[in-house]
Amino acid sequence: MIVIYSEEHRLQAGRSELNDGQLVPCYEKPSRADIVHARIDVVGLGPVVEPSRHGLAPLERVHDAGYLGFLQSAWDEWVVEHGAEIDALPLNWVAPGMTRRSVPRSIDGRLGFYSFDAGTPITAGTWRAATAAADCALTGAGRLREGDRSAFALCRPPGHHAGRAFYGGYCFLNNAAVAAQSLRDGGAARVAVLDVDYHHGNGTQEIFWDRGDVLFVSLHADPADEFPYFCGHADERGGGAGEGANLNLPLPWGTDWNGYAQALATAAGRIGAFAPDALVVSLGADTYGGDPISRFRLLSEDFLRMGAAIAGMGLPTLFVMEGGYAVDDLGVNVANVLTGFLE
Ligand code: SP5
Ligand code: ZN
Repeated sequence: MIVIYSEEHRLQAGRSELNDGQLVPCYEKPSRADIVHARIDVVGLGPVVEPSRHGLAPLERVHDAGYLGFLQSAWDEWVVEHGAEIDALPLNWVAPGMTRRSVPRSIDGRLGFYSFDAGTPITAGTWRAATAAADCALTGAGRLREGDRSAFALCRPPGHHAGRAFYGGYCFLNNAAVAAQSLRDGGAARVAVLDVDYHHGNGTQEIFWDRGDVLFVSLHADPADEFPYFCGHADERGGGAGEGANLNLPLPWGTDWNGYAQALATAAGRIGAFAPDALVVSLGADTYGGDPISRFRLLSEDFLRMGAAIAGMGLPTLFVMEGGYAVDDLGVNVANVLTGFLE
């Protein structure tokens, strides 16, 4: 399985995120991609290739142009305002009943305008790292278009929480959505996105909400209890032409492989009925029992089973790296999904 990886992920290295009332070291850190990259080598997956540059056009297919412009210049504007030693974090958001009439002029105002949490620092290298990650996903989509059965885009920073015009949840550009759209633009009539990250892929859901040509299916911790809290409920089924093309399978804290496998079978049934030409998997390994910010209980060997279940869907499949914060075991868990898929 071809693996697409860029060293530019290192350019996103935030210092801290707001968690439990304190600024704590970022969970989403460069060593995550390093350990996955190292394990890919050990198990002999590959070849590992650099992404090719795709530019802004494929990003503009799923993201708002004003949002992309903001992301591109936010760091420079922040530095003018506050100095370069501090990562940019938002501090103010709009609440229901407050209006959102125009994009604020102030950089602090715009950080809040375009975000939904205080866990996602913008740094000097955020734009370059995020575009390199999107290029990894696009390069992988290109391989599927050329006939590969599978590919793994080792993206960092992750993407599934990023919407058309918002960032958050450690995500800036929605790598999986960019790839799914590029598959559509390359001739796939229907594309399914299966999101197995522990957290609901609210950005992907938002991007494809009213689309009947892209099915979004997500298994995740119940948003009643878990981040991102405000979306991911079972009754969110898509709107307009996309009604019925969004399937959320929220699961309780403590879910182990038994409960997970049942939901995955439900997901597989829905994806099969949709009969897509390609599958994009938002692959987070934060469902692991050892994950420091999550509360599912999958074991390392369960990720082999997950890969096999995804292979059983019988579709050209692009895996796109999302979350997973038990760094020591992340390489094994992610590689297990990929080797389980190939076996
Ligand atoms: C890509 C991805 O996996 N993003 C996840 C972002 C989760 N950020 C919030 C983590 C909050 C963890 N602590 C919650 C403690 C509640 N007291
Ligand atoms: Zn996650």
